[in-house]
Amino acid sequence: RPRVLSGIQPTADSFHVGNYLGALKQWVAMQETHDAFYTVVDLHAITVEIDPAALRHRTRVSAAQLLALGIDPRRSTLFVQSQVPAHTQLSWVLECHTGFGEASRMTQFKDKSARSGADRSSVGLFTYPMLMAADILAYQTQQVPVGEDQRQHLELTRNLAQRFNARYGRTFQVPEPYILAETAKIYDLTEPAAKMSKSSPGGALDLLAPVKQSVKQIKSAVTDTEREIRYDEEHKPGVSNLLTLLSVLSGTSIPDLENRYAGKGYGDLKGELAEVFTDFVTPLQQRVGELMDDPAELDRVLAEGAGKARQVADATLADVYDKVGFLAAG
Ligand code: AQP
Repeated sequence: RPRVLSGIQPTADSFHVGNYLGALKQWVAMQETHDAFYTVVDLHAITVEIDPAALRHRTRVSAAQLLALGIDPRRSTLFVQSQVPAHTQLSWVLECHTGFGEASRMTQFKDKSARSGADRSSVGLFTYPMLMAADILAYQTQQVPVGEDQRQHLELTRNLAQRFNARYGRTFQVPEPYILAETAKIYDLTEPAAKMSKSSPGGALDLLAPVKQSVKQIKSAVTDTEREIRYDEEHKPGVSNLLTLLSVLSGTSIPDLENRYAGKGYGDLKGELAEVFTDFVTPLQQRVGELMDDPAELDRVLAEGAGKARQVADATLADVYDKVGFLAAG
């Protein structure tokens, strides 16, 4: 079975529907066909300031959401990144093979550091893509299901794998991004030109938010001054985004939805989306609540996953250390 790895940051109290449709839905589906490794990337989360108690809670609630969404720890390896030291060890070696200019071109760093001021950004935010490359390459990963925003980091990962292989002999599998066109970028409900993001909570539809609040957000989502319900990303980004959400959450194609809503208003579309979203999150929230009631069991599942992950990642690290000329520890 082909190997798949993907990660998600525990940087919020809830994932949003963009995380789900862009990545997590594919994570669940790929368990059937792939040897899957899924990780809550807490090392990435400290690249920006985060309170320790919040990080601990968010790591657990992230894992609980993944389990509630259908990640099955008997079939997939689910673990927390900081519990597998090979990620940081490999990332140092990769950093030493990355050009400073090459790393400086990463648009996520440019965007995020522009928000807080470049001088106040951590060095970790700058080296984030090389840690992400280590996450992926440590597992000889073939496919990485992510949203469009991660495409550039995936390209860097591929370049690093190819560069390392060319210099030292075949060491890494060169991974492919797995990005589904229709859900690669879910947009903010209040600002349909921007990507839905954990850091813009007003327009992000959170999976664990009180249902009443989400219904309100959907009903006040920004649309346009026309009346027609039609998919047109360029001229009708808000309506197109709502159509995408309803299409994927209800399993109905966009042309079918356009037909069904011919002659109807935006209120009808929002009403149905609110219903479908409510039906999706209600059992999910209940399951997350149950899992969070037993944090010791959650920690046990994660520790078991980390044990399995270490076996694979340590083997890659040992090969890399040997290839670059480090002495074996014995
Ligand atoms: N709007 C989105 N549409 C589609 N996919 C998305 N992803 C994130 N936002 C969208 C995908 O979700 C996965 C996990 O992302 P992450 O943990 O790296 O979170 P992020 O990108 O930091 O999420 P945010 O919400 O965008 O947070 P901030 O505000 O910190 O930038 C990834 O596969 C990502 O592609």
